Amino acid sequence: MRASMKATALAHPNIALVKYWGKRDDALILPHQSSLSLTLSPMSVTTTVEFGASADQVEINGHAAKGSERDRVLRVLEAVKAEAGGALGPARMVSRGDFPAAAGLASSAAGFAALAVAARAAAGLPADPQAASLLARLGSGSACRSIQGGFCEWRRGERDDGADSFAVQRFAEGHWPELRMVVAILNREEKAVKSRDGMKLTVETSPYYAAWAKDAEAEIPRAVELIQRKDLEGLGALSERNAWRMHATAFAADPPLSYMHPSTLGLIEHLREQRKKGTPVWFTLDAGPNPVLLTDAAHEVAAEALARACGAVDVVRCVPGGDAVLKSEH
Ligand code: 2P0
Repeated sequence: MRASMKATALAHPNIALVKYWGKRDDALILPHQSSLSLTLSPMSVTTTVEFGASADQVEINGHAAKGSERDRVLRVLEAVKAEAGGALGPARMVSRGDFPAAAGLASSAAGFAALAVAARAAAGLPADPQAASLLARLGSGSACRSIQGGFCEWRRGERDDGADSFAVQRFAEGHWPELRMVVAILNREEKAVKSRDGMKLTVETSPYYAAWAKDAEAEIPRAVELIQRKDLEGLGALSERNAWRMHATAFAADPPLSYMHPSTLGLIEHLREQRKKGTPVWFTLDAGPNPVLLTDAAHEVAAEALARACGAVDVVRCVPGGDAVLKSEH
């Protein structure tokens, strides 16, 4: 048996500024286009993996995981075992997020990133961000962008086996410490169509899909340049148009897919008015009704007030987050 059969890791979620929407390979989770995100602190997921258990056990936030949730975790663990080569036996995984209760934030990206880092360490594999990103991607696409901090780009890659489809860090979290993301929770209901199903429907039925994929790919170098220059206005505008275009391709699916609520549009309109009055605040929107506001440290209080004035029941203020880290090897 190896010395390190158990390890614990912590990872943060991320929010995409150029979104991932649509797979070219559903099984390997290979995207049609590259995406670019910011890792978010202070929210995190902490995951412990121990090989050599009597049977596979998957516990998430105090409950035994079932169905596809469990299968996705076991898939990642199987991939680690295959890479490690040895007989590691069944695994016990325990994962817990510190996200505010019912905040409406997806924890899967942070969860699979923490799982990938912990599982590799527990299996005796060396720390390797690229290998961890490839592994996290097998659990959930967006998770490959949570292995490292700051701004990460998930390159779509060209290969059919996915070996070149992983995230790389473009700028560390210290590059732009004044940047702020304010999550506006307008609605806590679980969405009717999960991202995985929504993007599949969009790829298969939206006549706008090819245009979306081409445009998103072209936005990446522009976003990188704006981040390099710390151009908040430029990055805000890019984030908004990319979110609109992702949602536009989903609206055009058959049957149509809308993740927005009336309150989402209300907030977006209000943002425009506030910008005209001089508040530098922009939005991005994932596959759900809750916008994430992009602003700077000097305006995060104003951004929170704006979100609450538009009906936000909860607000989470975030700063650029760091790498997924090992907490302990036992
Ligand atoms: C993103 N989203 O780039 C986009 C924007 C949602 C909207 O990645 O099927 O949970 O596990 O690869 O990563 C959500 O989809 O999907 C997502 P799978 P995932 O953040």
